[in-house]
Amino acid sequence: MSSETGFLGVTPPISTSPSNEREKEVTVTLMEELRRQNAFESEAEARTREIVLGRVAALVKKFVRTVSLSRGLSEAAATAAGGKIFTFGSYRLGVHGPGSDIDTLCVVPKHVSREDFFEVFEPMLREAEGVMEVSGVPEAYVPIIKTKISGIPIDFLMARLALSSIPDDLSLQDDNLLRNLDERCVRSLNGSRVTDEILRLVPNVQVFRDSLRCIKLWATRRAIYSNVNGFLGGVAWAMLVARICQLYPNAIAGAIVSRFFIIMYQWSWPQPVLLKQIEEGPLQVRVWNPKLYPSDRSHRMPIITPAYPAMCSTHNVTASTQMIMTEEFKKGADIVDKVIVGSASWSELFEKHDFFHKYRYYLQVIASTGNTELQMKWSGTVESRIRQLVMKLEYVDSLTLAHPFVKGFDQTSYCLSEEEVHAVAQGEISDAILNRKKEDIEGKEGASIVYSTTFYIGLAIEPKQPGAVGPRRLDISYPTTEFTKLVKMWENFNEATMGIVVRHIKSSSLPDYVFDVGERPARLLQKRVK
Ligand code: 3AT
Ligand code: MN
Ligand code: MN
Repeated sequence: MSSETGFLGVTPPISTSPSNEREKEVTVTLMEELRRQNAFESEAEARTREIVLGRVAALVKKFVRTVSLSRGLSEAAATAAGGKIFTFGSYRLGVHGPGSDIDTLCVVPKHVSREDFFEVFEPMLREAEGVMEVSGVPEAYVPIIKTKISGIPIDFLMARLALSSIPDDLSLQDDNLLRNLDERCVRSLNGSRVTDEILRLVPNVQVFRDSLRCIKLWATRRAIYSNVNGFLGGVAWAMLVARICQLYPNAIAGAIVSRFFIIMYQWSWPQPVLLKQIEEGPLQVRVWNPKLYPSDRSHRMPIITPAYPAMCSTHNVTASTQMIMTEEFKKGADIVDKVIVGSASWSELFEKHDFFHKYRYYLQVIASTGNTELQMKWSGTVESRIRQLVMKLEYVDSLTLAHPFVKGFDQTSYCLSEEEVHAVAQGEISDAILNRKKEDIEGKEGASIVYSTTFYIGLAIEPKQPGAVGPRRLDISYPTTEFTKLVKMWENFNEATMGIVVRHIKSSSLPDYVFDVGERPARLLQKRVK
């Protein structure tokens, strides 16, 4: 709590009243529903996580000691060099589910380098008890080692501080720690500093956790949980919920969730969501500032991280994704109103999205290659550019909305000829190809495997003007051509080995794999059978 103001946040609370009896009742039923929806891990898994974290903390100390000794430090100095882990992400926030990873930052003293992290720590990990699948990506924007220990996935980042030792009670709160650091270290520290700051800025951590768990499940089910596609990622959802907690410091989870929907629905964007005032700091880096920077002015739903340097976590939001989220806030508010008066149950809030039922026309964006590893990179590149296509589509006159779906669909096709390879890349996968297995092409001449990932964009078309003559025309050739050009500008693009196709289809031509069993509308089933 700020000692000057007596409240947390950039404005006084809206209400400091405690929750009423009804809000307590619905909080109980909300927690029951979250358990029913399998949002919590088992006690056994929770214990495994703690054991794994203990082992990881010891391993990081051993790593620092080993490197210290190799640099000529004495036994005593090498032990005193320390080394500490900080968790961040959903585990640190206390909202992780079964199977979530543990995002872990290793903080090391100045004589331990990033090379040591990949050349000494990574091999130590491979040797450690219970460790499976170690893969380091030293060249990433935020360098990372991904691993699995005793079944728990762990992401390791590292930051080297300008200190000769890292004591066990080190805190990362002080902005001056960022002075004279490598940019990759500043970026690696950021996740942990933001998470810790969010936890410091909420009035009641348990209420925040319970409420955020609900909002995360809701956003996942409604297919609006995804930063790359222009919706919000985990950190942004956490900050929104934290802001509502600040506005109602004595409310419990059921009440927070109900205020969340109504306040977010009515929010006057682009007024930013802030958990505290933006501060300047010791580095020569940009702090989010729409008055100064036009690119910051273009953020439609700015949600600003509370740790220096303040950044906008919602850079990818477009006019379409903003409209979609606003509509979902409204629907959420209506359902929660009903829950409070007792005419609906919480399960309605967590109902699956209807993306593949909602539109008459869809765009398919198909990325393909002949190699699994290349396919991961290529489809990732295409996915990260889809918002550019969405923004271009938003300029098309008769389109009111271009709705990107939050995930791509991967397929492996076993082809017997060049014609089949070409057809698959175009999204034309015949039943013969669909049903073919690996064995069916083995040893056959001209056979090859095609890996494809298909992304979907739903198109909402303006209703025809009354009295207009002739068919309504929808010309999307310009945005799609521009988009294809754009993705082909990727530095590793190769025309001979990578495919990119954009095409539009009617809803009746959606493939079965986008639907759950029994979900495809009967009317469409009939058409297919014919
Ligand atoms: P899960 O419960 O793990 O699904 P989470 O919120 O922990 O939810 P992640 O583990 O994917 O989600 O991410 C945790 C944080 O790590 C969020 C973000 O600050 C950072 N992060 C995630 N992906 C990347 C990335 N590709 N590069 C850099 N930082 C990332
Ligand atoms: Mn995580
Ligand atoms: Mn992670």
